[in-house]
Amino acid sequence: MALQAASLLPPTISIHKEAKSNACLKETTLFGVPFSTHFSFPLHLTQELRKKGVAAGIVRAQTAATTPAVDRAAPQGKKTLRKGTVIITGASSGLGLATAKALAETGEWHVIMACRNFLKAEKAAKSVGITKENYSVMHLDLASLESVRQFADTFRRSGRPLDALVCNAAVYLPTAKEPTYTAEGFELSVGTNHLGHFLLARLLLDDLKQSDYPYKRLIIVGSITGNTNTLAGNVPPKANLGDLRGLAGGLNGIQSSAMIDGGDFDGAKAYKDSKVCNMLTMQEFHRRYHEETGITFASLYPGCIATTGLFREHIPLFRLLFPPFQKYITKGYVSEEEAGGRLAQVVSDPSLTKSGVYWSWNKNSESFENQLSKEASDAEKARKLWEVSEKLVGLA
Ligand code: NDP
Ligand code: PMR
Repeated sequence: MALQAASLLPPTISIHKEAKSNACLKETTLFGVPFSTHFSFPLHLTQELRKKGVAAGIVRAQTAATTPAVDRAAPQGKKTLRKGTVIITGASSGLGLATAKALAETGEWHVIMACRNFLKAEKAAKSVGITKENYSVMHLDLASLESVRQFADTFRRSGRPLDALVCNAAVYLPTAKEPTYTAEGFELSVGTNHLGHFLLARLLLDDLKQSDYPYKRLIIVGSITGNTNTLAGNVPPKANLGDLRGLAGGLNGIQSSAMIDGGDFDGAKAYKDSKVCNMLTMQEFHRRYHEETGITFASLYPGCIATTGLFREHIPLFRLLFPPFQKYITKGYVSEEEAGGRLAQVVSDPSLTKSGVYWSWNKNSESFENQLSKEASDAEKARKLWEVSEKLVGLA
């Protein structure tokens, strides 16, 4: 794994011809009819997000969305009299913390920081200057389904409405030789990043439905590395869910493999597989619930935030070289602050109501609907993933 980082492009990499030129547009396969629309955006939010480098209000669709993304837009410009409430998982560091800060400082959002380490989250909120009235910390350990259920109960008892849920937390275990497991015995990366979030989102769907906020959203953070229609997604090991036989077998390394596709354990692949699950889940939510509920379901690739805690398990040489590699070679690097502004935009920009979309940003930090890989947009696989996942988390 470390060698992949330090070495040159592995010979097995095949690059889509559309993805060769600009590093920031690596995921962009320019299909479909581009359109660009200018939306009005509340001035104060625009100013806040502009400070973070997000060109708010300009939304450019450069690719055809892979799912027919029905636009049941919430009424534009409808004024809300109350603060929105957003739950962000993994808000104690990196992207989640930066997003919490961006939303909290608009004064329009109360952020529930859903974190496994209460004290760390409190300290993190203070360290970035989030003021008391704009956040609360609630305990959530996504590696325990019991904890996910408790979190949903605690949240409900708080009496707050739910206007947006951001499934952001993740672990990445690229150097692990052997799999480790969640409380219920699922391989840790897929168990945390996918199954924990799947249960959380299913349990909180009713709360989102009941929200009277002018727009309500469920956002699941995806990534370029799960998309094999990109250069980054072709760096081995590549994501591949296969026929889901490992997942169907319980992902426990005993009766079944710890990998979704039933293969040998590979921590980096398990993370990328989990990101494919995140992107498939968002689309399956869209197909099942958008029409009925008006909830906007979305995913995104926020850019390469090479400095976050995600790489904490990687070898020191990787952590040293990865940020300059992304800054100067691929030019895919974004700061935590800029990435946080992007995710905050997906949560709060009144114009981003289109559901079923995987957002990305171009060089000028304008958002556009990106195209997912064949596997990450496979509707049949998404359906199967949904059904297997609901059995594993005890919903079916
Ligand atoms: P960080 O490691 O900084 O943040 C991950 C967060 O997840 C932390 O707050 C961590 O908590 C939390 N977390 C981990 N395990 C659990 C758990 N069991 N229960 C609850 N929370 C947990 O990484 P990033 O900010 O980079 O990652 C955020 C998201 O962005 C992820 O979904 C990742 O896949 C995605 N992403 C990141 C990219 C990047 O370049 N960094 C690129 C594309 C997508 P704690 O603080 O306690 O460890
Ligand atoms: Mg990648 C445009 C090229 C590009 C981009 C945007 C990323 C993003 N990466 C790119 C290219 C390359 N990477 C190339 C050419 C190589 C071979 C040298 C390479 C290697 C590499 C490694 C070893 N890259 C990595 C790793 C990781 O361990 C990271 C990973 O896959 O985590 C799952 C990673 C990443 N590269 C990215 C992004 C965003 C990551 C972090 C992954 C994520 O959060 O999904």
